[in-house]
Amino acid sequence: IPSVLEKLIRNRKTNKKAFAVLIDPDKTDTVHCHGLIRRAIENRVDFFFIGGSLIVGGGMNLLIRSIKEHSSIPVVLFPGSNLHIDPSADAILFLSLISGRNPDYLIGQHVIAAPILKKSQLEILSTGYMLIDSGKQTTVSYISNTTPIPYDKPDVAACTAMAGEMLGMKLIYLDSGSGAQKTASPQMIATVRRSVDVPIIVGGGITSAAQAVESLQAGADLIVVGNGIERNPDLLPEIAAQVQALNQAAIVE
Ligand code: 1GP
Repeated sequence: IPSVLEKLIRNRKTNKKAFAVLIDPDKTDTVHCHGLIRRAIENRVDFFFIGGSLIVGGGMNLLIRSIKEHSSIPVVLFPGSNLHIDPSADAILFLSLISGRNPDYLIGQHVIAAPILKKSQLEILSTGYMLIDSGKQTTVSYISNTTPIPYDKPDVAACTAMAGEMLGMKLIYLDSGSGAQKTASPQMIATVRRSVDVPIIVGGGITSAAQAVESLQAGADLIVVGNGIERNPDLLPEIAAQVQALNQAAIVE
C-alpha cells in the first residue's frame, strides 16, 4: 500500500483527483459512523480525515478503531492541537499555520508533538496550512488567534504557498474553515496551482458535487468534505461519482 504522500504525488503526476471525508469525533456517534464507513468503502473514498478545532468528547480513539476494524481506507489525523494525536491512525497532517503569524501554531505545538510522533508509526505529512477568509470568523481562526488570507487575494495565497514549499512542506492545504459560507475561489486555487508543484488540498464549505468539481478543476488534488456530508449523506456518493468521472476522463486524455 503506498503511503498517503506517495499516493498524492503519484496522482498529481497522472492528473488524478482524490476525495477525503472529514469526520469530527464530537459530531459522530458509532451507529451513524458505521453507515458512513460502508458508504465510503462502496464509493471508493480515498481517505478519512479525523479532526476538529475542539475535540471535547474523547471519542476519537473509538472512532479510529471503528474505522480500522471495518475498512482499509487510510485514516489521517487533522489535529487542532497536539492533544489530538492518536497513534492508531495511519498518518497525521503536521500542520504549520503559514497564513498566520502566531508562532505557537507555526512551530510551538510541533515542538511538543515531535517526540510523541517520533515514537509512533504515524506517517508525518508536513503541510503548509492556510486559512482563507470566508466572510465570517471560523472556530480555527478564533482559536489560533490568526487572521485568514483575504478571499480575493490569490497572490497572497500563492506567495504563502510558495514560501511553504520552499521551506520544505510537502502539501499545501487551503482551508476556509469547517462550515464556511464559501470555499476558496477557483481563481485562488488556480493561482496557487501555478505557483507550487506539491499536491494541494482544498476544504471548508463544500456542500455540492458541483462545488467539488469546480475546486478540483481549478487545481485542487484532494478535496475534503465534512459538514456537507453530515447534513446530507447523499453528497458522499454524488461527489465520489464526479471524482471518478474526472479520473476516467484523465485516463482517456
Ligand atoms: C474544515 O476543510 C474542512 O477544516 C472541511 O470543512 O466541514 O465545511 O466540509 P467542511
